[in-house]
Amino acid sequence: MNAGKHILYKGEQLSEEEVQKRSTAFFQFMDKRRSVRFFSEQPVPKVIIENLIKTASSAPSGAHKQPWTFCVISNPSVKSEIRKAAEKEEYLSYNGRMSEEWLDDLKAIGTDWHKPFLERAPYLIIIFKKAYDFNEDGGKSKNYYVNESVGIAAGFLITAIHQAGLATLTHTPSPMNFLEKILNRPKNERAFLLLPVGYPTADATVPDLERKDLEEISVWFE
Ligand code: IYR
Repeated sequence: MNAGKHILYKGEQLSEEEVQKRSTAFFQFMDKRRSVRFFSEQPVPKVIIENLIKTASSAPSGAHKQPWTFCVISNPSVKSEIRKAAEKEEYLSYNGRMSEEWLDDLKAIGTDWHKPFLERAPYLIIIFKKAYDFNEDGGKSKNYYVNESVGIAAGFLITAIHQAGLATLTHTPSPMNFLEKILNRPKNERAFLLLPVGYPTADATVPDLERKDLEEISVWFE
């Protein structure tokens, strides 16, 4: 094999009992995560957001290309501009672009075209996927499995936000290309996901939903 330099992986060597304990505790912790739409205006120090993004960027990616850019918005006038543009698209979506079945499926969630969290949350993190990159001489270099890679990084980010004690939701205004314009992104970047980040309000509510049982989501070949 024509491999690059490899180094020793310093993985932890834990007892089976410890691994079992950890996996249970982590499931119970992650099971408490919810998409939250009500944010407090309590400020979040920048260093916390930096740590969250570094965690997201530790995700695996096709050929280790890390085909993502995280745009971090705390500037109130940029947040307002994003809210205005998102609500314009969402109004059209909720009033004609989305099917009756779709609108019906969203009733339990209770969403509509109003998106106050886009201004209230102290930070908006917008993940852009890079269809390709530019090399030093301005030529194009290929990225691989871009959707899978950026989706995994988004999962890492959501997990890190929850672990830090903050709240978020995955907002996907459709179409999202207004974000590329407002944030002046290069032509190899497409908006992938928008995550408002902050502390939840003390009286934040979430829909009363249940998760599928293990039996419904898994098939075992033993
Ligand atoms: N993007 C819209 C609609 C929406 C779609 C799905 I699927 C959701 O799970 C929730 C909302 C919005 O953000 O309101």
